[in-house]
Amino acid sequence: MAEGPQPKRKREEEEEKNGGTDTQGGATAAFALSDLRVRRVLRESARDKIVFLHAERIGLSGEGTDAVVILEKTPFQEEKIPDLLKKPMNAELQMHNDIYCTFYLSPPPELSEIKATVVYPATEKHIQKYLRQEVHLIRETWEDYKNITLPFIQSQSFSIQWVYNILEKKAEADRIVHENPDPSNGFVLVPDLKWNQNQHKYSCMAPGSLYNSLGSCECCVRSKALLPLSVSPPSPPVSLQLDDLYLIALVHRREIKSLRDLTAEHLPLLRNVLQEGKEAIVKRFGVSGSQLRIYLHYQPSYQHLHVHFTALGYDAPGSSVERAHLLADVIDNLAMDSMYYQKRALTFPLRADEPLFKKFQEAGKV
Ligand code: M7G
Repeated sequence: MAEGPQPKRKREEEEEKNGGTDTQGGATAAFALSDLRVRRVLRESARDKIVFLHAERIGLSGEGTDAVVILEKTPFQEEKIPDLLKKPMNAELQMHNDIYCTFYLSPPPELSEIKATVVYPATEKHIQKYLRQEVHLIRETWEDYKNITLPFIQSQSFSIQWVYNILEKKAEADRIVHENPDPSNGFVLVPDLKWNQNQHKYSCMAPGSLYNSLGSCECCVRSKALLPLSVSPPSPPVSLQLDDLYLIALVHRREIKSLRDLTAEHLPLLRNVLQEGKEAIVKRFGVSGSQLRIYLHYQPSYQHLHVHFTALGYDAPGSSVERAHLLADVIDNLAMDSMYYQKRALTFPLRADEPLFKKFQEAGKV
C-alpha cells in the first residue's frame, strides 16, 4: 500500500500526541457507510463469517482518509428461526442425494443482518492490527518488561481516548450495565464492541450516540445506516443475543496499564470487578457467574486496566492460553505474593511485523 498523503500522517501524529481521535466532546463526526470505499481485504475467516477491510473515505478535496471496516454475519436469533423457513424467499436447491440436501436461502433483510464495526479515522496501527500476519510467542521476563516492553508502550501504544470517553460518560453512557463510582476501587461495566447484540438500541457504537423519540439512534438515522428504524415505532423488547455475550470492565484508576502493574494493593479493586461484575451480569442478562469467562489480556492492545467478561460457550478472540489470564487466578496469585506479576515471566503473542517484536529480536530474545 502506498503511504497516504501528508495530512493523514499529520493527523495520526496529532492523534498520538493528543491521545485521542477526531472527537467533539466524545462524539466523532457522523458519516454514512456508503461514503466508504473498500481498498483491500485485510483478513477474512470463513469459519467466523467475518471480514476485515481497509477502506477509505474520500473528502471534498479528493483526499482519502483511512478506515477499518469489520463486517460480520450476526448469529441466529432463536425466536426468528421459524421465520427463516416460513417467510417467502428464494430457496435454491444445490444438491439432493438420498436423505441429504442443501439449499441456499436468500432471506429478507431483517433475517440476514450483518454487523459493521467501523474505525474511522483509522491509524496505520489499526490497519496493522487486523492484517493477517505470522505470529510468534514471546516469553517476557520482568527485566524484559522494564527494558524493552515498557519503554516501547510508553512511546507508542494505542490511544485510550475511547476509555476516558466511557469513564467520563461522553460516550456509551446509555450502555453502562453497572458502575462502582469509587475513584480507587471502582469501575464501569459496558458491552464490548465485539458483542453482536441484535437489539439496535444497545448496538450502536457511535460515540455519544443519542436515541430519538422513536427509540432509534439519531446518529444512524443521520448516517442512513439503519433507515427502517427511523420510520417505524420502537419494536417491543426482543431477547438479547447472549451466545457471544461480551462485556468489558474499565477501572476508574488511570495509572494501571496492565497485569504487570498489579500488586496486592489492587486486590479490593479486582475483587469488586469480579464480584459486582458477575452480579450485574446475572441480574441484567440472566447469565450466572459460573457461565462466564472473566479474564485480562496480556499484552492488552489498550494500556488501561480492563477485564473481559465473555460467555463460557463463546470462543472469543483472545481467550486462548497465550493471552488470557483468569481474574480469579490473578487475585489468588496477588494474595499469595504481592509482587507476583513483577517477578514472573509472561508469555504473549506478537505479529512478525510489530515493532515490539523487532525490539525483542534486536535484543536477541526471539
Ligand atoms: P484489549 O485486550 O486491550 O485488546 O481489549 P484487544 O482489542 O486486542 O482484545 C480491549 C477491548 O476493548 C476489546 O475487547 C475491544 O473489543 C474493546 N473495545 C475497543 N474499543 C475501541 C471499544 C469501544 O470504543 N467501546 C467498547 N465498548 N469496547 C471497545
